[in-house]
Amino acid sequence: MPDAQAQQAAKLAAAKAALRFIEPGMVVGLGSGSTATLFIQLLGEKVQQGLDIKGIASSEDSEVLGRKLGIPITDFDHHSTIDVAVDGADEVAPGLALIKGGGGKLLREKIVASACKRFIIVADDSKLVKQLGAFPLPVEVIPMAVPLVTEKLSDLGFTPKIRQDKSGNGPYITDEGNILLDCSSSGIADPEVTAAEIRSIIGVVEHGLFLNMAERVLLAGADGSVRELT
Ligand code: ABF
Repeated sequence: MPDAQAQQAAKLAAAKAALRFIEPGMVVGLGSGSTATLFIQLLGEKVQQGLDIKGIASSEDSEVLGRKLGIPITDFDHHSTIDVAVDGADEVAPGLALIKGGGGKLLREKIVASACKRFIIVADDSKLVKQLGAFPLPVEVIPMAVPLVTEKLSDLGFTPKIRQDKSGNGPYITDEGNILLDCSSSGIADPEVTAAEIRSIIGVVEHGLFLNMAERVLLAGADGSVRELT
């Protein structure tokens, strides 16, 4: 991806392409991150033109944006299934294995993804990789367990780093009040094995490996072309 402007154009093209999966009457999962935000903005325009859908958000930021745009927001108390969720990703590897969570919202993103019939990823083609792991894997951890989990992740070959808040006044705190460890590695050769190993560590709430969840990835190039990976 040549430059920021081209990347923005690609993100917009991917977001636009996702609209074709949305039909009246649907419950739509509202993802997080910059590309998903573009999708929410486009969806808001359709709602303002009369599209009848409801949204369940994968972050407080996405919920605030949805409400601002007039998207009726609902929740799992009222709808236990989402028809289509549209979300971004940090890395896309073969088999639609994803790393997500760079934006700090992985837990609710995965909850939304787990409740939807169709999970659609929108991304610019800079996210496409042969193997996951160049992007540090985010792991959400119960605060009191951070030292213990850090040691266990190090034993697995990761280099965990506590994510700091943008203000620089301390650790970033997730929507659910947890800490994020960004785990660098030399690459994740077997994501399924790694996901199981991480999930088995007591104190880990969730991790950013999204495996066997995405139905398709709408991958946009700088020229605005969009190809679908399934
Ligand atoms: C979100 O999208 C996060 O999981 C991820 O960090 C983010 C990255 O995508 P973008 O480049 O669109 O911000 O879903």
